[in-house]
Amino acid sequence: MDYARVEDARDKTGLRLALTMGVPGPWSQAAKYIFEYKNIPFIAVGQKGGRDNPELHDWTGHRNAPVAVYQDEAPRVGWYEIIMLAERIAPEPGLVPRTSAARSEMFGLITEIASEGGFAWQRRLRLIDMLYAATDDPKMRQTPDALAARYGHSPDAVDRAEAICADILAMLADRLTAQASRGSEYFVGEAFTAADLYWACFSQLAAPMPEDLNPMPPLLRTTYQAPATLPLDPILIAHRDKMYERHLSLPLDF
Ligand SMILES: N[C@@H](CCC(=O)N[C@@H](CS)C(=O)NCC(=O)O)C(=O)O
Repeated sequence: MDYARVEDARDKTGLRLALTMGVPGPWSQAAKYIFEYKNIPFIAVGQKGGRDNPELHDWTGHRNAPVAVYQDEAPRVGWYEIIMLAERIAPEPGLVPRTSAARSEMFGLITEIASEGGFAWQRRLRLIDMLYAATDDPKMRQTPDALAARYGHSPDAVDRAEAICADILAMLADRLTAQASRGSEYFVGEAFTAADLYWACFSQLAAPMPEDLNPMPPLLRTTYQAPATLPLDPILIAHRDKMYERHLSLPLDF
């Protein structure tokens, strides 16, 4: 992925999308695929994970990623507002169901996967722990220090995290199993939606795809890989492999 610098992108028109560079950060990956899927052009702007990103902060008020800035509108950072921006710019192909019942199911699923306190949030607490365990060098600990301060890391929170992840993964697997019994391979209804896209990206935080498809740094790969104690129903991995194969580009680009 070619990244523009903030100073070269901030005065441009159209969509500018700040993404974490060099790692498959699932929130950034999902935002990127949302716009790619809809063929919405954007300028990718580089965010450095775990750093202060003063230029990005000066421009958008945020230090992390993703941040979507469309024309002169306010920056959007949450997954919900990023999906809705994409739906407005390019309603087709749609990623949000038409009925309120299906929409509430879909947004509920993504909440469990990607919102504060959800699956990825909990996995990240464990990941921060592993980054700390990897080194005593204060310089190397700057990244986990920054992530710990941003994302609510504490020994108690880490202790609770695995059970929350297990519960959410079981719910997602049950959902896919129920859908399969109705003849659907997708999380909601019979078609690809943002829930399928988000799970595909966020599944990397439990079972990263092999090196040729997801060429991520080796230490980070170890931290993304779920421990054997976290049960991962094969239906979850079969689903994400299908979604990438049918709807998303590979290899991952970050
Ligand atoms: N704002 C996003 C979550 C963003 C987020 O958690 N970003 C992380 C993961 S990609 C990040 O930028 N981490 C590196 C950092 O904080 O510098 C949302 O609520 O949907």
